[in-house]
Amino acid sequence: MRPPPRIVPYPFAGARLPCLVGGEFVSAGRQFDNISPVDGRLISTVTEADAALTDRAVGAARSALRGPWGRLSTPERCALLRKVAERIEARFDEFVSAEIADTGKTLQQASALDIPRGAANFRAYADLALARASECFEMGTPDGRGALNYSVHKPVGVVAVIAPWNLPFLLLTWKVAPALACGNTVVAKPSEETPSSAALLAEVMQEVGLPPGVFNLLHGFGPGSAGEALTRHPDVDAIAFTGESATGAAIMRSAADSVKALSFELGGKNAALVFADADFDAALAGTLRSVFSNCGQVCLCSERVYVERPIFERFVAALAAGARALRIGAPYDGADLGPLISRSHRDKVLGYYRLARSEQGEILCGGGVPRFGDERDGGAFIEPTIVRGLAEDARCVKEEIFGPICHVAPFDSEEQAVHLANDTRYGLAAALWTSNLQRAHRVARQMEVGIAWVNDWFLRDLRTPFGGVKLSGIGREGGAHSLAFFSEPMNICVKL
Ligand code: NAD
Ligand code: 6OH
Repeated sequence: MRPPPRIVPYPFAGARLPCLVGGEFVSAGRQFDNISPVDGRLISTVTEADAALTDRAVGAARSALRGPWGRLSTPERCALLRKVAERIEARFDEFVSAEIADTGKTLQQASALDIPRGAANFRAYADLALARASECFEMGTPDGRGALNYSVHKPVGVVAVIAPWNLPFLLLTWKVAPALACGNTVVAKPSEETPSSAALLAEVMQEVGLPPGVFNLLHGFGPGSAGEALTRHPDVDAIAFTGESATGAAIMRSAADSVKALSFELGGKNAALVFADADFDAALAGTLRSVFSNCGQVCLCSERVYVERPIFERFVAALAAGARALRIGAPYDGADLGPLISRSHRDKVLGYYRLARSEQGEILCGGGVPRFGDERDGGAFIEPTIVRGLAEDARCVKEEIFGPICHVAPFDSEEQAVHLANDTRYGLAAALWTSNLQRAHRVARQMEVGIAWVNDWFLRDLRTPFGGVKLSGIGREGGAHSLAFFSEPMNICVKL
């Protein structure tokens, strides 16, 4: 067990965060503000990469493929990745502080989930890359001497990694680690809302002696900024992106001209199905977690909770009581829920709270903004909210909201539950709560999603496939799936 984190000051207080290009920190040019969602204060400024700096980063990444990095063996590369994990752990408290400063998430979550997972991602992919086997097929030939086919895995080349703001470090490293393990070079762009943990990662990459240009970091926005410049760049070979489905569509258009390989983890409108035979308390605690974790800002969060009729009223009453009991507060307050990422995201979520009312929903709890009477009123806090009574085609039931809100509705049969859960354009995750193992398997198999949990939520084994169907993405990450995306397999046929 790790000791509780020491609370250290935000490492970039009053500073300007640089980009990292070709092994050099660059802080010339335009900058933008990094605002705390806890109190609305300016916490740092950030160097915005323009098209010229993006081009330099891609050029540096291309050259680095031909340098010492390209000549390292897999064990040598993996040893470097392990050092990255060790340095993240050595600077753990700074990473926690940086992640919290950008997002306002709770100390508990940042120190138990976000930052440990960053280090774990580097270790996991070092292990997986080392353990990867090649295919080999012996074949017959007319002369009877035969031939041997074997595959080698080459890097794809220059990889763009574009990450969102909700689990910034976890999701950035979830792509950077396998990309590097496979021998690629990386140009990473974190969300404009969350530059700080990525800036620390750039420092760590320098500390472990990664050759210049192997890991480049660009800060900036999407359209008209570093994100678009990177995804349009003709010399980027592949893009690994996590974010909104609409952004995925825009990136696909940008990437089309140079026919880049794409891995997309996109939005969700995930269902939880609670059967009457479920362990009531476990289902209740799990559903509270799956709806409200990270203030509802996890792509896997349940925004639609369907409960079997015999326990519906009791479950909904308990869920609303649980939501009312959640403490909202600043990261170090010991609260359960921090703020949303920004005021503008809060405006969007509040828009759905209003819409739920106008769509004839009944707000069972929450529905507004908490008042603290202190500097937190300058932040982006919002109340956890539960709605019932919406029609299944209401926008609040159909569209991803990405805040601490769910709609609850009853179901009367297994078939109806399956139909309701699948009646969406998204297909990321589902959570099933039942004590009947046959049913669990039968229903899970019918879920049109990439990930289903039975009697839990967000329980992760990094070797398993992770991703979504329909609007929720293209491809899978995790284990061998990430290694496959970040590698070009090549067959060598030797006539014997
Ligand atoms: P977003 O799509 O707004 O931004 C994600 C990243 O893309 C940011 O770095 C942003 O700067 C960049 N970007 C935006 N427009 C771009 C463009 N035109 N070209 C290139 N880059 C561009 O997403 P967000 O608001 O940061 O994150 C929330 C969304 O992410 C939600 O929809 C959520 O469901 C999704 N998400 C999905 C997963 C998953 O694994 N499926 C995980 C986390 C978040
Ligand atoms: C989305 O917000 C959460 C994604 C989680 C992962 O990609 C993971 O690997 O756990």
